[in-house]
Amino acid sequence: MLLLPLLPVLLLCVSGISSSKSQTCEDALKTCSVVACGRDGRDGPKGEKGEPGQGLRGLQGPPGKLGPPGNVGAPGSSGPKGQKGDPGNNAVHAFSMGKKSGKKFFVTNYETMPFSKVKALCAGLRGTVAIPRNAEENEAIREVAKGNAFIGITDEVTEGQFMYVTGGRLTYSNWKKNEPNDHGSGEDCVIIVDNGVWNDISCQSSFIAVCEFPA
Ligand code: MAN
Ligand code: CA
Ligand code: CA
Repeated sequence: MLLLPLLPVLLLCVSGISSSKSQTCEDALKTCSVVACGRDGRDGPKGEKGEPGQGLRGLQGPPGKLGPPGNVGAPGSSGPKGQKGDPGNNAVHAFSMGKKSGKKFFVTNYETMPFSKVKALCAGLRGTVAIPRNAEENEAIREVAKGNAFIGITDEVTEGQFMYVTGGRLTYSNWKKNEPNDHGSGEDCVIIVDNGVWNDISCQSSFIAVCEFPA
């Protein structure tokens, strides 16, 4: 019963541990009233990252690879308006050819070609394919062409519905008897024949190109 007050006191001097450890444990016994001597504990938590070392820095590496190209930028603003061009020699030439003001001017070089080429040729000259809109214009085109010439009329959009290539339904026609007949595999273009009457014909066939220029 005399030992009871000593029970809370834990004295553990474990043999087999290094002598220095036993020594400090024994030393503690001499000086401390309470000493606990046990086995090594578990590893403590990881310490904080240390300061960078004092060694020499390495040399700078070579530059990295070229990055991917950037996106295409927005279009720039439009430039200033150009100066008005001079009237050119066309007006002078048309005048010398007898063009009268207020009257359309029909021109040909007598070259024959498919209809698509006639359209391109006239467009390149800032004109359109000749269109007879009345008997007077029909006669003027006939006189200029002196042969079978395409006129700017087709039923390429809707079969049987002839339209001006510049737009709109016909307001004047001069069809030959029994024409248009959309003969064979189809005929969607129109020629003015030598006596001035019209026949629908293949757009791929070649006929005289006649262009018109505004009044
Ligand atoms: C005949 C007629 C015309 C047709 C031509 C094609 O002259 O049938 O309608 O356009 O042949 O060559
Ligand atoms: Ca047709
Ligand atoms: Ca025909």
